[in-house]
Amino acid sequence: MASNRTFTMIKPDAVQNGHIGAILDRMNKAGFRIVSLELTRLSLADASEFYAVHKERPFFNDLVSFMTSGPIVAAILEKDNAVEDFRKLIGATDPKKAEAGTIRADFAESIEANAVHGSDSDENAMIEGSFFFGVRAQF
Ligand code: FUP
Repeated sequence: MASNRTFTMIKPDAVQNGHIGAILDRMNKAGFRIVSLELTRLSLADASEFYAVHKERPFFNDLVSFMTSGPIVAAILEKDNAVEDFRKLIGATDPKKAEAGTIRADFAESIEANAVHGSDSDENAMIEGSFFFGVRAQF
């Protein structure tokens, strides 16, 4: 996957609250093209692997349990400067600290149920996109 791509998930809170369409619309209006898209549900093993970097953190078990609590939407998005621009579009991890007009400010419930994921580097975008979509991530 090229460095003009990022990986996102619409998390279980936002799916449950009926925000899939509104959030995808925000992404499109901000100039991101959807390259791959799938509604799916993470297994415990998937969520533990995806968040393995946080496995020693006190919130890890709650995070894995939240991320497996319902369906998510996984997507690969394309735009110039995708990773950085997408992090700006979604806002800070804690919605209370997220700038007005960002996706997390408008849709997230809490630091855990924070509506969306966005890769934090080109390397992680490639790892995360491949984790979900495998070779299909090349399209
Ligand atoms: P982000 O890159 O903004 O998604 O944030 P992090 O990589 O720091 O955290 C990953 C996920 O862990 C967050 F989306 C939500 C969860 N988290 C908590 O539940 N509690 C915390 O104190 C920090 C993060």
